[in-house]
Amino acid sequence: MDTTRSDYLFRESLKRIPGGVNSPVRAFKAVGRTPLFIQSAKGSHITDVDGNTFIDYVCSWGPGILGHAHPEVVEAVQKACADGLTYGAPTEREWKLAELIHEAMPSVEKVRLVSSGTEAVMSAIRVARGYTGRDLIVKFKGNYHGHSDGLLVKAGSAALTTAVPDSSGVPASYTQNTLVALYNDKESVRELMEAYKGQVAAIIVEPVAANMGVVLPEDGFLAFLREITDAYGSLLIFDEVITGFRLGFGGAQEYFGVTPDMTTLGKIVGGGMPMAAYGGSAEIMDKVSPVGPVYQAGTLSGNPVATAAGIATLKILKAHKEYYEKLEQKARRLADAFAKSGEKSGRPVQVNQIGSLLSAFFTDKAVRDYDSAVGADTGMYAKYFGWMLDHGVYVAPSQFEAMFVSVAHTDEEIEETCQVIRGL
Ligand code: HOZ
Repeated sequence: MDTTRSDYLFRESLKRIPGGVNSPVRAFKAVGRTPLFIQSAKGSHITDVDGNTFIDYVCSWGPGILGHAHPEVVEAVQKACADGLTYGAPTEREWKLAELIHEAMPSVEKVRLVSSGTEAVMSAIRVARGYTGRDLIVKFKGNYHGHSDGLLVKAGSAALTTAVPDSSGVPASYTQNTLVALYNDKESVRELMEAYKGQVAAIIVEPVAANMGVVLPEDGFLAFLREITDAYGSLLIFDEVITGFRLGFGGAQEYFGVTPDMTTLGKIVGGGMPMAAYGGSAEIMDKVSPVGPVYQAGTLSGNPVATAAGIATLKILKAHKEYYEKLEQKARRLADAFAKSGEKSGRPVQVNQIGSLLSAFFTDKAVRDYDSAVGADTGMYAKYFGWMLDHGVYVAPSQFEAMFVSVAHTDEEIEETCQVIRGL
């Protein structure tokens, strides 16, 4: 018998939707609970169909940096909707958004708008191959770049918590051009670059890994990737789907002072609408059709409603760069609360935090790569998740995702959350 409306909706959805959800991590499988079905969200809060309201640190997995339903963003979307939902033809907003992206990330001289992070990365890889005339790609174990065939190799996110870590349905021949190095391990990169000299089109990296939980790049790691790609004539691609406009207006490339050749964006760039982007120097991007020979297209690419949401969001962030310092302070308070709860309970906990991204890992070992991330106690994570939820705080239902802090989280809500964490 269902006790809640969420239980009922989940049971019914299971009959029509695989796993009852449209993206695996939402099924709460990793934490052994029934997913909450959401009715609405506003600011820092999310409300389920049973009327329970939670302080939300999932923030739609990243887009919600301003909080839910920010009035200026909603107004921009409503106005855009009234003018038509899609034209399949260029609009002024696409150009305006491209200018804003370039302003934030000068390395993105030219940009293509697409509809999802997966599409952005898949397209960027194609351009990197077209530009260099090489086939191989180096990615990092535990980095997640969406679900395109060639990149579902040692991937993060839900690929870490489902029964099949690397998806079935991907022919071995589709991943034979993907080489896997170890995050924060320069030697593993050096070995691959030397062994496959002249064949690597690009190294793609999450500058801050956020799909095996949050794992920070060690000092000099990103600069090293810049140097080695230059030395071997390969491109460096920063997958900034999560870090873009989050670590700062200029993303991870600004934060760490390392300039990639290409950048992929998603989440915040769409202001909560399905939009993503990839870009780089004009020379590289001019390989894209119709200027160059690399084909990529999309009916909803640069959608007029999505660009309205993206522009409104980026304009607010651009006008309020002070938000980033405040976000960092809030996240640091949460990180301290985890450390305190560890001290008090004697339970080992490691907290990785940067800007408004953080993850708590229940382990006594520093988490610096895939192996240390998967070594954490996921059973304890499930208990922590349940504790938080039962005390009105909604965090990622998986160890291998990030906790996102938004501008909308007030100091009081952060304190309330800290108290829940300290009580763990
Ligand atoms: N790949 C996303 C998290 N890293 C999942 C998004 C979702 O389920 O909405």
